[in-house]
Amino acid sequence: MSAVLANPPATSHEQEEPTTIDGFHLVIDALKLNGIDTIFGLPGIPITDLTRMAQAEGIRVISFRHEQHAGNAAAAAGFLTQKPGICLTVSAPGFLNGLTALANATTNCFPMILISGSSEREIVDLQQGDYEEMDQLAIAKPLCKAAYRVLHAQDIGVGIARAIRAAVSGRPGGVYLDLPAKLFAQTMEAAAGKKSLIRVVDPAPRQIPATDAVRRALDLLKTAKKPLILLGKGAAYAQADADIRALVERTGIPYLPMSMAKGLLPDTHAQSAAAARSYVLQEADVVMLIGARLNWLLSHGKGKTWGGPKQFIQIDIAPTEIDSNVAIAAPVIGDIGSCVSALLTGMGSAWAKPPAEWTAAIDERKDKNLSKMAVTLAARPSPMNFQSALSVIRDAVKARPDAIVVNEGANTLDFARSIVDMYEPRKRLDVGTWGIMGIGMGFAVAAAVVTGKPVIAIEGDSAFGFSGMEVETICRYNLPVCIVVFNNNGVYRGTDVNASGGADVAPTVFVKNARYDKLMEAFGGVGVHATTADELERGLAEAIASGRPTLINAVIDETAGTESGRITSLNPSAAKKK
Ligand code: ADP
Ligand code: TPW
Repeated sequence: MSAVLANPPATSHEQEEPTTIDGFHLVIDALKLNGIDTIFGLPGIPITDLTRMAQAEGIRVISFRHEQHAGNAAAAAGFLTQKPGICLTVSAPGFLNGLTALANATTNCFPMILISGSSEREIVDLQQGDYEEMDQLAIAKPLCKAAYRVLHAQDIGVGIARAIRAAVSGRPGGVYLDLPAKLFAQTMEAAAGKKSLIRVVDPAPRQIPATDAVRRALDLLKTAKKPLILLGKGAAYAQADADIRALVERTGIPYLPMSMAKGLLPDTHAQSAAAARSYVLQEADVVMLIGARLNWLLSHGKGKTWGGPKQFIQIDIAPTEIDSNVAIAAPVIGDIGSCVSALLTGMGSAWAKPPAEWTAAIDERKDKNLSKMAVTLAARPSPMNFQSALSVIRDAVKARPDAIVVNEGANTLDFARSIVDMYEPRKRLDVGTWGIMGIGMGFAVAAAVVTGKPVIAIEGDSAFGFSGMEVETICRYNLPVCIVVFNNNGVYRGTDVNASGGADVAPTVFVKNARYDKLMEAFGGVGVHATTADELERGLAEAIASGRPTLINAVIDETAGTESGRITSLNPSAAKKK
């Protein structure tokens, strides 16, 4: 039974159904009716009671220390589950804190709904200075996929249904839902209230590709001498894991995973061309993109990275993505599950594998690069460098392939992406399309809450600082999260100097030899100070075995990092030198 406003019973003996229901409970019931079982948020006026009542009604409420991290958690939950992650905030400042995560979710095509309480319309619209006054709907609109406001209790069901549909249908993204304070206290007749709620039927309808589009793609693929498949995080999101693997294996085409598509097929798969990435991008003649955009992460599909001329097949749910950077010869528009299944059917049983010269040339380069990497990974320098510390984590993930890896930083990100192999789909969460710092603890909390699996957060020391206070949240909910801070005393590295010779340290430098492990200890978690690969290995093994919140302060050579990791060339001063 849904909780409703307590009206005095009509008779003293009989327990009657309450006759009215308020806005708080309509919101909660509408979410529950649609299978939403978790809210990530931060309480305050006007939504404090909503968090309490939601918890009382059986929704798990994960309360954060800053809304941006609650928002990031909602986004990651959306990516992992295909259900919109819910972030709940107070008005103006709380809303703004959550907005970064909403915009980031939209950019990454992750479904989430930011629900913010807001001030009264009458006062906001006349700009009369309400408590935390802000025209939130107008501000959210350009930063998300859709934005709605509900003014009347009887429209709550429609508002939540529209928000859910907008978040998960077509290209997924972030939705803003504005709920003014007055709405929560509104009441309506209970039976009518219940009837006004909507259980969304088929929220993300399949989108079947046209048969001629599938045929065109297969015809082009057949002509390829050097075909390549590129898997993006859209392919990971789609949860069409078995068919994607079948497509790769039945075609025999080498593939490259984008960072969050790692593990869709195990990184150790014979057809993975990741260790020969530059070579295959340069040489391929036909490239099939599955849920990956030709944005900056793929050098916009042109220029030196891509070498000679090539033709593209692109599988995507968003028709306007096609031709965004270069001409696409064979677009296939639909949901990835339906598209990949149609391709498999269309291929028939007699599909010729790619020419052996192509796959042999890739294997040769792979072997060379992997042997070189094995030597680097085996080294045990003191202090640790990025590679020696990451080789420990690589082994830990190999032993626990169900663990989720969260990863941010510059060098810490770039090295981890290539060193730490993933074995299962949707086990890697990272800085995504924007290369944003600050996703770390929000993503880690969501991964632990949604999956119950161990989480290893591989964090640059600067990156960790953006969300570091959420270690309290991790301890409060006793989540199986092990954070490894790659502590090299600064942003990128710790050795920059102030060019003026003044007393301030350089803008990229932090307090030397900081003990991030103590931060975890402050809240009752386990802190480990690791100066060697052995200490790191022991700390990580214990954290994964115990499931206790752990922070390992991994001391990394402060000279080891490169400015901006592998994207140094994007710095304006580098462009000037070109
Ligand atoms: P990556 O960063 O891994 O290269 P992107 O985020 O650039 O990946 O691209 C993801 C693409 O996947 C987007 O263009 C999005 O429209 C698409 N997409 C997301 N979900 C689906 C789906 N279920 N079916 C088809 N395309 C999808
Ligand atoms: C929201 C700019 C990119 S990478 C980075 C910053 C500040 C931190 C790099 O140092 P870290 O890693 O984490 O110590 P490492 O391994 O190189 O030592 N603000 C936002 N997003 C981004 N991307 C930045 C700033 C940036």
